[in-house]
Amino acid sequence: MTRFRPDLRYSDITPKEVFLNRRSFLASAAAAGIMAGSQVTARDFAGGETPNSLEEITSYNNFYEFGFDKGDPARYASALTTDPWSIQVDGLVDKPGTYDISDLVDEAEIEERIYRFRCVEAWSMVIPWNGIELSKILNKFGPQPGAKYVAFETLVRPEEMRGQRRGGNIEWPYREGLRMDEAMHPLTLMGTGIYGEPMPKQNGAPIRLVVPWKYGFKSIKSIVRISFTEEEPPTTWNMLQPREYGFYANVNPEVDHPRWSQASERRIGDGRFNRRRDTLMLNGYADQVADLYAGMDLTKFY
Ligand SMILES: Nc1nc2c(c(=O)[nH]1)N[C@H]1C(S)=C(S)[C@@H](COP(=O)(O)O)O[C@H]1N2
Ligand SMILES: [Mo]
Repeated sequence: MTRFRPDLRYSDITPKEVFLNRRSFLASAAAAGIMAGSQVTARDFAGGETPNSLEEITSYNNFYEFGFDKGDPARYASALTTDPWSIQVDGLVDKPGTYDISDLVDEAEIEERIYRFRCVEAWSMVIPWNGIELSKILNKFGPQPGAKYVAFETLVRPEEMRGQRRGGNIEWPYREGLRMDEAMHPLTLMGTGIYGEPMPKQNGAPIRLVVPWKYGFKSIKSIVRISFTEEEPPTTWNMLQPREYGFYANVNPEVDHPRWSQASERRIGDGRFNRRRDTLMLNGYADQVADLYAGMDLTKFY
């Protein structure tokens, strides 16, 4: 079902400097014994497109807890304490409780996957994530049959998150959610890193969602709570402006945002050529995920 090129190495797809940096990182990581069991191979789910550089991925971000400017997360996220980190699990599960992140992230299960990433604002990147299939983590909690949705929350810590100290109309915590079958889909990742390094703080350390066929706002960062629910949970952007941001938020070039077209996108790093590329249905993952929406009219806004 899922198509990928197995055993593609970063050296095959990564600009040389980045690969060399990564190699020296791996050497020091191996020396420190922190990468035991993880693979050095990446699986490409981005059609062979060149990944953005670590510099691009970590300097142009949306993480409103640290401010609204694209540079604010890189400037201010260093204030976030990510160790210790625990996640509250509640709702319709057999094993609710508070889990330390080390109970949820088994280093041996971490994979490297290159995905396209498309923000609703019509910019995009290609990102080599490290992570664990979300289903593997959710299954540890024993979801009950009545659980139809999973809701996620980011932490609220205004002392460290300067965007939470300012006004603005977001009601913290940042919230997101998925239908259970979307959450359990093998493409849905709990991201733990980028380019083999632990998740940078501006990208949602220590753990964040990655749902490659949905607009970026669904991929909630710095998760501290996971709830299993029967009803569709409230989600941040949908609460703010339901006519502009749906709960499903599937990437769809045929459904424009009320204020701009979604037919094309600007790839970060392409700026100097000032060109746009066509946005792909379901961000290029239609073969894998269109079945999830069999009963839904994809020309409609959801
Ligand atoms: N907690 C939290 N998660 C968030 C956001 C946010 O503001 N707060 N922004 C979202 C949006 S709009 C996008 S496009 C992506 C950006 O991820 P990146 O900065 O790693 O590229 O994170 C998403 N997750
Ligand atoms: Mo976004």
